[in-house]
Amino acid sequence: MPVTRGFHGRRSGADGSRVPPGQYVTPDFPVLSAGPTPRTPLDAWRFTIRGAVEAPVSWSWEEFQALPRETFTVDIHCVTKWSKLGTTWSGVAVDTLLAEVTTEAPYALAFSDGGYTTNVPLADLRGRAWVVDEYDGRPLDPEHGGPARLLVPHLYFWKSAKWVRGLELRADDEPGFWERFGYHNYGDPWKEQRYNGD
Ligand SMILES: Nc1nc2c(c(=O)[nH]1)N[C@H]1C(S)=C(S)[C@@H](COP(=O)(O)O)O[C@H]1N2
Ligand SMILES: [Mo]
Repeated sequence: MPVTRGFHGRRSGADGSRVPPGQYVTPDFPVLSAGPTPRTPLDAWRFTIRGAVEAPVSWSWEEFQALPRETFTVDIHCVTKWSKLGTTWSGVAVDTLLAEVTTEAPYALAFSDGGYTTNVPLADLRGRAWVVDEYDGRPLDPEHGGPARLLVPHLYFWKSAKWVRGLELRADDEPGFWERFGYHNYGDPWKEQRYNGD
């Protein structure tokens, strides 16, 4: 695939590479799930922002579909060392959702159907994270997190919670599923923050 440097405004390493240290590029799209794929009917789906907010807010699937959408192309990096370049997604910017709450919380814990959680500083969700429901112009496959997943492409892909149902905003930083298992609390692929202590 031809690469137009800078076109996507992505980060790159000191040598100008698009591939973070220790990663290899794959054309595949592996499926990595810690449990079974949940199947929540769309009429039972809601996305909720709760916790340290003046008032919680939530959207039904229909309401979520009516929000302003963005389509964007990013590289993704899994801690198991595969990277996939130039992936195209559509969905709603987390900024669009956060605009509906008043908060001073510094942390977010994303939560999903099936019980998966992952923690991200709220600052990392502003301007560079989305709740996506389309991959490559099609509805997101259930295996890849459909109907909707979080996408935080500047952090390792475990931060991109599949089957995401909301954000709990918090005063304290609560480690999520993999973070409690010894993965790095922040997970910057460019600093190889794979495990706790990296
Ligand atoms: N709900 C949920 N989200 C998840 C996971 C999971 O097991 N459950 N795995 C994470 C990990 S480790 C990775 S690498 C990516 C994998 O996404 P993919 O299966 O679409 O490649 O999802 C992340 N989000
Ligand atoms: Mo992963």
